[in-house]
Amino acid sequence: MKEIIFATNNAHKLSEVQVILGEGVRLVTLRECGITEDIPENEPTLEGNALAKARYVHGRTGRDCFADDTGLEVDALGGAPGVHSARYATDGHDFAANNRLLLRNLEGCADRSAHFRTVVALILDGREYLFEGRVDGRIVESESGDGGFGYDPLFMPDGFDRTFAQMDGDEKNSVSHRGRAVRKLAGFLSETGK
Ligand code: ITT
Repeated sequence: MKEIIFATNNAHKLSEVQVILGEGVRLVTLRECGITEDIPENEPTLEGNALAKARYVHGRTGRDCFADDTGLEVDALGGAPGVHSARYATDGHDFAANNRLLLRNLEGCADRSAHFRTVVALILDGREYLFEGRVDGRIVESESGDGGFGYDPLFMPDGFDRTFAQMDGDEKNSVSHRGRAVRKLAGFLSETGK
């Protein structure tokens, strides 16, 4: 079975991506590689951060690996929180505080359009590749649902009347930013026989 390191500390991402890649690929965690420290994410773009995470892990292990960086980009907020999505309200990954701040910043705002964008950076046999996925939708007025993570209770993808947090994992993966990016990654890995 193919093994590849997924450079993430986010357990929700890990399970979403494992389902998409299926049983033929085993995702190796950072902990299994002995990487327990926070990986720096100081680049100004999703592409930069995804590459920085993958390069860090490749530098430490020399093994094939990939990382994903994701941002929620809200039109009325000029693309914020964007690359700062994890640390929008506080320095930590406080999903509830981030959601409260997002709702506060959109109070009274008619334009609720937004999209999630994921960039996956893969390092395979020392070469770098990028894959992108995007889903358009809108920010609802209050949180709905308890599935998923992060901004999922506030994001309703176009064509649906439920938020990501009201969907099961398969349904979210079928339309989500990460689902789209990771299916491109999966297609590439199977084309290259990796
Ligand atoms: P790693 O860097 O360890 O992978 P992270 O949680 O920091 O984990 P990102 O920097 O890619 O991941 O994501 C930034 C934030 O965007 C994340 O903390 C969530 O708040 C939000 N986010 C990412 N993917 C999401 C999704 O599928 N649904 C809802 N919110 C998401």
